[in-house]
Amino acid sequence: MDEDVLTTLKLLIIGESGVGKSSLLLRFTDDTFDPDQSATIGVDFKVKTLAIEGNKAKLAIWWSVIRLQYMEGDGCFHS
Ligand SMILES: Nc1nc2c(ncn2[C@@H]2O[C@H](COP(=O)(O)OP(=O)(O)OP(=O)(O)O)[C@@H](O)[C@H]2O)c(=O)[nH]1
Ligand SMILES: [Mg+2]
Repeated sequence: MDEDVLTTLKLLIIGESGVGKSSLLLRFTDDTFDPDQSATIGVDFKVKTLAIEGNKAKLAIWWSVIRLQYMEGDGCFHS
């Protein structure tokens, strides 16, 4: 199957916690919804193969949370 794939596209989804990123991705890749979905720790990852105009494209999707406390003022990433 992999040898038919024309290209691999990479997509990164970033957003605040609880906005529904995991649910949106689960619906897109598996067409399911889990109401008890737990918060994503770090980064999650899924692959979906799409057929676009007869060509197969592999879509690699990562998603992650922006934790604002790390980006503000005296956050641990600042020295
Ligand atoms: N009613 C409704 N609730 C939704 C929808 N999408 C997500 N939710 C709910 O919103 C909450 C958060 O959804 P998640 O998909 O876990 O959100 P997230 O952005 O992945 O959150 P983190 O993993 O913490 O970053 C969950 O309780 C879901 O059940 C939607 O379309 N409608
Ligand atoms: Mg999530």
